[in-house]
Amino acid sequence: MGYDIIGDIHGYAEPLKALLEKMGYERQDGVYRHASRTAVFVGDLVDRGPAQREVVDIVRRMTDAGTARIVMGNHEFNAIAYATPDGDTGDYLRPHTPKNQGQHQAFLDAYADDSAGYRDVIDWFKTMPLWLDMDGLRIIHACWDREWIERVVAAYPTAPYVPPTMLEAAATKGTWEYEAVETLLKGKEVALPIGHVYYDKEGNPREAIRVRWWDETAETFREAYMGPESHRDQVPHHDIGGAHLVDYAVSEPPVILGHYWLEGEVGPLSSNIGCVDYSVAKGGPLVAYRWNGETILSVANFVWEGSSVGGD
Ligand SMILES: [Mn+2]
Repeated sequence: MGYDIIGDIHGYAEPLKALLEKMGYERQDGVYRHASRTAVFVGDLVDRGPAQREVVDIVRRMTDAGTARIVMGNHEFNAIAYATPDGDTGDYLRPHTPKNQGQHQAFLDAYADDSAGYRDVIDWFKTMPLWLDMDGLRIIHACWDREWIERVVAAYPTAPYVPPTMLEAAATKGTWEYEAVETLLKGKEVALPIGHVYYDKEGNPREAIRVRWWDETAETFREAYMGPESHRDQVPHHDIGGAHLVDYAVSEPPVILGHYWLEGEVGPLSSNIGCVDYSVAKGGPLVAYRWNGETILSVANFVWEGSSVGGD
């Protein structure tokens, strides 16, 4: 049994269909299926792109039929929190601020005249696990942080599925569940040296940066920084001392991620860590990794639809 792990789609149905067909999936009775392989989606099906419902429908038909599996992305988590009232405050778990609404507008528009369909798709998002730990292969949206995973497992018997109590806690800043979901679905952050500030895309000052948690070659904060390239020169050259690293031994099963909006040449991040998000919503390719049981990831097993450095 092989798995084809497919990157963040963000509402772009055309590259999804083309990539499935390139990998030998055929649409039968409305469901894409492969004679001998299973697709795995890394989450972030929605927000941004022009075909929100079509992407959801394609992927959901596959997971319902057992021709695909999926893990939750931060965009699905946010969509659930956006749709869920906060029992304590009467607001929503993710407040409907202009910023939060703006990030979610394409999805909201797609379901604007179909409240039953909206509730139904949110209910489906709630069935997505935070990670998949399969025989010899692991899948998570952003960061396989064993300590957070173990804490979630110890506290929530339904793990890796998110019960309502955990959803509420994870939507509340200051809880450990918030930190856990931030790390697992959005990636590890490291506090900057005291006195240093980083301004994000919205111009908000931040005292921490997201990091290349797999990159043992990064020696400084600037080298370990993960985010828009145009902001990298804000990040100091101070020695990071390995604070960005998440312990993931080379002897552990390969883990495949999405989330990171990578650019440039497609290939593994390390011998057993790979990422299949190459920024389809910014004109990059939709990427998949075709896993056949290997313990060391191979650049030859990446496939993609759309333009990429290195050719197609
Ligand atoms: Mn993401």
